[in-house]
Amino acid sequence: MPVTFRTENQLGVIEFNHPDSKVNLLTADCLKKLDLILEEVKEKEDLKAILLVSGKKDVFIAGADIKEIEKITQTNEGEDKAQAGQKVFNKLEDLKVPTIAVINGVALGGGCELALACRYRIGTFNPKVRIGLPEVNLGILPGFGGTYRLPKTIGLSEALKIILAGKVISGMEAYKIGLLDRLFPQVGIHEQLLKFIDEILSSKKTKRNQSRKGFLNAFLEKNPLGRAILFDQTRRMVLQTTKGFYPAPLKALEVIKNNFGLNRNQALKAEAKGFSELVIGSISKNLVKVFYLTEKFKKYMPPGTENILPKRIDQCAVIGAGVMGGGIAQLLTQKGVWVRMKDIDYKLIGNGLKTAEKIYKEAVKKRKLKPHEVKRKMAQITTSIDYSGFKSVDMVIEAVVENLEIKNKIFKEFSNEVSDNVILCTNTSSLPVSAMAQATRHPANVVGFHFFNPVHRMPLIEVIKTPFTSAETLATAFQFARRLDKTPILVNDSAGFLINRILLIYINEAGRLLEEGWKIQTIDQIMTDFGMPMGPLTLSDEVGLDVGIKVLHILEQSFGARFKAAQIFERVYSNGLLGKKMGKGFYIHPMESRRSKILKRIANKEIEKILGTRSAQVLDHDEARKRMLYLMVNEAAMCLEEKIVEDVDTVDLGMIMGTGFPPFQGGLIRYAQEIGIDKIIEDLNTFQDKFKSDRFKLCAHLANLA
Ligand code: 3H9
Repeated sequence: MPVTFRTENQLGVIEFNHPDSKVNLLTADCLKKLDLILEEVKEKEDLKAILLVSGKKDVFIAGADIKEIEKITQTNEGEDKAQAGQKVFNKLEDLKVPTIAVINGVALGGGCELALACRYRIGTFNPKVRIGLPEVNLGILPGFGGTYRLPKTIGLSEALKIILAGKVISGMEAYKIGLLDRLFPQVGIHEQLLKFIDEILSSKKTKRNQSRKGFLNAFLEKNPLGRAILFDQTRRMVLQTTKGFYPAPLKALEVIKNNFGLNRNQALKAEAKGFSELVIGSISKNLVKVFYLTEKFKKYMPPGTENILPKRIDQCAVIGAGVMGGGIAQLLTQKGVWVRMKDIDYKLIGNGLKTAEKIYKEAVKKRKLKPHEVKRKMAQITTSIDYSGFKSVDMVIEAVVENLEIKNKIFKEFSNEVSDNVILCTNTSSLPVSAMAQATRHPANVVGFHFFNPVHRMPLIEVIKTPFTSAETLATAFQFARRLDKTPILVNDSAGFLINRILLIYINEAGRLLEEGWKIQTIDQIMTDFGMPMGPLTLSDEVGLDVGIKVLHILEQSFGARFKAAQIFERVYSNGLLGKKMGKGFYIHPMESRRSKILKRIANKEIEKILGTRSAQVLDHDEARKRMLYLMVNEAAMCLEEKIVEDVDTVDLGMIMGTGFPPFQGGLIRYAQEIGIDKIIEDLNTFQDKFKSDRFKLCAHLANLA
């Protein structure tokens, strides 16, 4: 039974304990059972209080069942779904006897909404307590009364912050904003609860002081002008963050705004309607798919490694103190790993340390860390210009310049300096890992461990397997990536691996469009309008044209002419316009904007000069977008055909996490499937005829993706 009722000395206990599941869910069945229990409870007059508890470790309730939500295709089904839950929660709210939700783990979505319908909410000091309404991340809004009850409980402005951002907060944060009435230690909680119930019953302490909502909240709630300002500012902020691609936060805002001051029935009706409109949309369906993808890759282990015990990594050597090396050292120390940073001179090492420190300072500015913690973390990085200290490390991560000769030499050198069972990683973004493996004494210990720039922000790591990589090495790489809070994907050793190979064919096409007469900003805007976080030419500036050109050459060597760098890239590169790091590339990056977060995008006029006169063409935005996107789809199909990755899920998740491919599109292949693979094939054939170029040549495997 997902939910049961019992009495213990005049206390009613409603316990959620979903059979055969790690989490409790408010499935349709569970809600029906809860409804019956509440009917029974209504009749019991001798109960002092009712506790709502979970029988699961670290989980109160993880919300409504996403599998049920996913199946909704009609608005009336959506409204019914929401109203079914709302009805039960109203019954809970209307009980005369005090109700107390005891939250000793995650209380998300419907789980949080259930707690809000209780008169009191008690959290514990269990660090696993996380409370919030993450519905907008699934493209929907809270449908079990969350948009109505949360603002009433914690005030409008705090509630908007949580609902519109899909924010999940800790127990302590929830207590601070009044979402929890008390926080108790886990040990002895029963006695604490009994004491609390006595206090309630003797009316000594009932609700927490509402002044905790703060003066501003109280002012806004009572003042129509203040509210209008708050709603207006919030709307603008939402539009800025979502760029208009995600309808759920806007719809939630609209519901909360229109519901202000309405009675419960009216407000819940509007909420159910808002929920139903969102839940049937393709954006919600795509975001649910992304949820499943994330869940899958949270646990995925490469075949053959499932029963292998990974090695423990406490100390790591990082070779190369460039931007990547510095970023990696920062991430490692942040996660408690000691780092030995090596480069060829102390000036370079100084730069690596500065990179790490800069990232830490940002965290201090955002109040995520205290200055003394940064000092402690930075002290976990020791430095060296030789291989001293390498004997005691558990893992080496090489992050030197992208040059195979140099990398092979370094691998050969350090493999003689480390113990036999050390994991040897390269952060190469495109070079053959197998070659580096063969340069060492222990090829089985070698694996690619490809971070994305900026290391502290990008959630993906490509774990590159060579024919020599042992199952233990692979298992350790996967587990270690997760310890760094990254999502690892398995990629077989091949030039550019998965992400850079797909990305470079796209960026290169942007170069060709530029040569054909398109403007820099227009090309970029076509792709940001599609939902990419930045356009291909802005991305090229971010990565650095020197890096891009190098990878294109490597890809051309391996895969032939379709990766031949667009002439404009070669010429811009030879003019030294490398991008952001030089202050100039396709755009001008003045020192000011290089430091600030907001990029002032002024196109670099020198590019026009380099391009010279271009023939004026009739420019078709639709065609330009398709060329850039469909080449990526075709390349992804080749990666699948060549078994570079196992399945389309790896492509979709990899593209979202590694390139920021818009999650609301569901991933590259899902997007292609939604457009229709047949249509894409037709367009690629048309482009091949029109441009007389083999770069549009179809991959035979593409048709299989339909
Ligand atoms: C909602 O509530 C809407 C309402 O407002 C009203 C609508 C009308 N549904 O991740 P784990 C599965 S929307 C279905 O490994 P963890 C999960 O897929 C919901 N399944 O554990 C996995 O399955 P499997 C709002 C769910 O400790 C298994 O449970 N809630 C759901 O690493 C174990 O999970 C959310 O968005 C669900 N709601 O993390 C919360 N939740 O074993 C989504 C979990 O087959 N969930 N499963 O792979 C999470 O964030 C994490 O799962 C959680 C646990 C933090 C709870």
